[in-house]
Amino acid sequence: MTQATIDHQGRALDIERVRDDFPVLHQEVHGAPLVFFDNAASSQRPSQVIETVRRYYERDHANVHRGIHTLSQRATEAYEGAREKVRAFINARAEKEIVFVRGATEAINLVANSWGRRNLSPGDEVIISHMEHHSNIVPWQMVCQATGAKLRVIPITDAGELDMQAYRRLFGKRTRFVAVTAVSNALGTVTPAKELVRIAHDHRVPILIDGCQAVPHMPVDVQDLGADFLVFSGHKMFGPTGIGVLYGREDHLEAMPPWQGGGEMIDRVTFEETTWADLPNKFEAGTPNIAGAIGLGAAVDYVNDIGLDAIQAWESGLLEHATRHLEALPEVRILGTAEHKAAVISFLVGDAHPTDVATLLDMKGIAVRTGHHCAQPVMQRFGIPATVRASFAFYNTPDEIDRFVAALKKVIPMVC
Ligand code: C6P
Repeated sequence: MTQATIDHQGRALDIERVRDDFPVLHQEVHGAPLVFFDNAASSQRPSQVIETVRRYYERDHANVHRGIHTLSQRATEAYEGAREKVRAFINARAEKEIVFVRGATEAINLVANSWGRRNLSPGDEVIISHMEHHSNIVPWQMVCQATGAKLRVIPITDAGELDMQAYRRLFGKRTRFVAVTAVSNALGTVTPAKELVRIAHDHRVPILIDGCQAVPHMPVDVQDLGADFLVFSGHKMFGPTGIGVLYGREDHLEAMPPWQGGGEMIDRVTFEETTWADLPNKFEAGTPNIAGAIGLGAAVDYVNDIGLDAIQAWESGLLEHATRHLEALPEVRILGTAEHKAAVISFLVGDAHPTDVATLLDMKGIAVRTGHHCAQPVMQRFGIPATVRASFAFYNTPDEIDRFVAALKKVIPMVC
């Protein structure tokens, strides 16, 4: 892997051009050039996304689906155009299968509340895994409390992989739903999502895949994956905050009741009765995040332009480079050593508190996350309260990793 380009199936990632697209990367923090390795929490936006949102506000903003005037029509066209871009991006069959929400968290809450409250009864079971983000635990826990259903948890191995034998054994007569992540945000593990779906469907159980850490980094085709639901957030895929996507298979979404009531999600309202709008509006109550959706559409265009194959190849090069250098440091212990990993490295430095390590790295311009990463059960599994986490995007470089490792070598004697 060279600093300038990478070739993958004939496509090249021109790293200098890519970095020029991200204004935020070109700054100093505490007198050092910024190295942004907190992409799993939220990634950065290219000028193309920023400009699209700015142009929308400068020229086209009005409410959508409500006005016959020109600006409302322009806004509606751009908003629905973004839905089509997202549909094509994940290869959903129809635009009505794409529901715009605030983010992955809201998407999971929507499914848990709408599908869960309608379909779960006392004694029913919902399977999740030990490596889920709180967003894919707590909504299920809440709906289980409300309905009398129970959570069953797929254990994980010391390497941070799902125990697939245990997963198979968890299915029983009362299993009603499965919700599992495609990539662990805390460990970087890429789970065998297609296999998880196949096994769930063998038992005639619907499955939701949390694609938050997958969709921005690797090709995801919902028809090939076969999942009933897929969720992801715009802000992790170089789009705005406050926008995310729930993909749901049409037959499921048709059968599900609305979650929130209000404008736009209705067909006819009287004081006696209300009937619902068609999909996807049934699930989009109130004025949506119009600029967010349009910005997400621009992010989809941007990612398509670079190519997810090239992005994945570049990021796996970064992961391999960083892992090799961190493994060479005796004080560093990496958590999450799965065979298939996304570009996320969680680690500890001796007995040092992760916050101390991250604070000292920040003083050298390097942004990493510390804490439990909203995945406390993962921390409990490994008997630790927190880790330092470096997570990469396609605009990061091997040179930045070298600077990170050099900085860490200076930090180690200060904390160990
Ligand atoms: N993980 C992280 O630093 P929202 O907040 O709704 O955009 O995404 C929630 C979410 C759901 N699933 C996974 C796998 C995630 O990683 C996240 C967000 C961030 O790891 C913020 S806690």
